[in-house]
Amino acid sequence: MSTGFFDGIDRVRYEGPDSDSPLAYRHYDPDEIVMGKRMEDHLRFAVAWWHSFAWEGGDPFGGPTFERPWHPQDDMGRARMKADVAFEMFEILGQPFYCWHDVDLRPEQGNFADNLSTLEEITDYLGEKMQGTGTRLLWGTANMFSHRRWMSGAATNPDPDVFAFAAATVKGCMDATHKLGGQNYVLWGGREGYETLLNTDMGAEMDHMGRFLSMVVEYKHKIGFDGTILVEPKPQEPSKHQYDFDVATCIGFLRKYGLEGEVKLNIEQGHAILAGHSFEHELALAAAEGMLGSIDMNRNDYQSGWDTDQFPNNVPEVALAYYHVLKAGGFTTGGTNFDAKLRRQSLDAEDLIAAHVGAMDVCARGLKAAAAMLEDGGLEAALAERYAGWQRPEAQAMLDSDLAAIQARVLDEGINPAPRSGRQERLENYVNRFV
Ligand code: XUL
Ligand code: CO
Repeated sequence: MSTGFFDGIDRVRYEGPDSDSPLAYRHYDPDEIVMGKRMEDHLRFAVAWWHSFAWEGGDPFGGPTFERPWHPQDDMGRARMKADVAFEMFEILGQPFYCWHDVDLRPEQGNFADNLSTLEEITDYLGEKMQGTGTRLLWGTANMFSHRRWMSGAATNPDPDVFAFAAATVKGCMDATHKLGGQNYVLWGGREGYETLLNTDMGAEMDHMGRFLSMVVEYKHKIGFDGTILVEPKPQEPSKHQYDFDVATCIGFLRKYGLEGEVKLNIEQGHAILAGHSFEHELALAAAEGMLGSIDMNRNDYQSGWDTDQFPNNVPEVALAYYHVLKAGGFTTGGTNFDAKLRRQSLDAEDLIAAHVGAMDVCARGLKAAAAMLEDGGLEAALAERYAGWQRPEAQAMLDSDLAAIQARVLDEGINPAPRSGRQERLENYVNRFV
C-alpha cells in the first residue's frame, strides 16, 4: 500500500532533450549505449538515505522545516514508514542504488545492544523491499560523528571504550551491508581529527586509526565480503582538521599501514574543493595510484565556503570528472552517489524528485561529453605529443643512469632545451567543443 507521500507523481521517464515536462529525463536514458556500455551501468546512481529522508531541514540558525510524516524519527514505526517512502521514490526515479548510515535507518537507541538489534530489524525490512524492487545497495556506513559519545572521535578517541564501541558498531554495519549484498563499505572519518593540538596526541590517534582500518579489512575477508572498502577524504568539518584530509593524505596513510592494495577512495566533489583542489585533480590522483573507487557527486556553494551538499548542476565540471573516471576504466564496484540535500525551503515531495532528476541529467550530459572527448582522442593525442620525447631510447636510459652520467651527456651533446608551448588555451577551447 502506498504511503501517499508522492501522490500525483508518476515514474520519471526518458523523453529526450526536447521534452518540456518538468519531471522527465532529457539526457539520462539508462539503456543508451555509451562507449559500449549502458548509461545506467556507467553512472550507477545512488540516492543517499541521510539527506533525502533523514535530514529534517535544520541549519545552524533554525530547526526543522520539512515536517515529513515520518518526523520526528524516534520510533521504529516511523523508521519503517521512512523506508516505505524511500522505496517509493526509488520506483519513481528508477536509479539502481542507494546508500545509508546506520542512524539514518533507525533511531539511535543510546546503548550498543539495542542499536544492533534495531539495525538488524530495519535492514531485514530493507532486504524484503529490495527483493521486491531490484534496487541495490551501493554502500553502507556507520555514523560515528553525530551522537555525543563520538565528540572526540571514534577510532581516534582518547578513550579506548569509544574505540571499542566504534569497532562493535562498524562490525554491525559491515554485517548489515554484507547481508544486503552491498557493493562497498565506506568509512568517512567525521570526527577522526582534532580541534586543538593542545589536547591531542596525533601520532597515537593515527596509529589507532590505522589499526582500526586494518581490522575492517581483516573482517571483510573473514566474512567473505567481496565489496570494496572505501575511505572518503575531507579536510575539515566537523573536525577543525581531519586525518583523511585529501586524496594525497589518504594515499600516504594507506601506504603507511600497508593497506594500499585493500582500500580505495570515495571522492566527493565538495570535499575536493574544501581541500583547495579541483574534483578532477582528486580523481586523477587516485586513478594514478589505482585507488579510484567511487564518487559522491555533490557540490558546495562557491561563495559560502561551507560543505553545503548541493545537487550538481555544472555540466563542464561534471564532464571533466567523468573524463577521469572513464579514462581510469570506469566504475567497478563504485558508482555516483548523490550525497546531496535539498535547500531547506524546498518543502515539497516534488522538489526531492526534481533535484534527483536534474542531477542525473547533468551527470548524463557530463558522461556523454567525456565519452565523446575520449572517443575523439584530442586530449590523449595532445598528451602523447607533449611527452613524446620520453619515447626516445636515450630518455628512457637516463632513468636508469645517474647524475654524473647525465651531466657528461649534457656536456657531450651540448643539450640546451628549447621551451615549447603548453597550449592550455587551445586545450580549453577543445574541451568547450564537447560541453
Ligand atoms: C560528510 C559526508 C558523509 C559521507 C558518509 O561530509 O560526505 O555524508 O559521505 O559518511
Ligand atoms: Co560524502
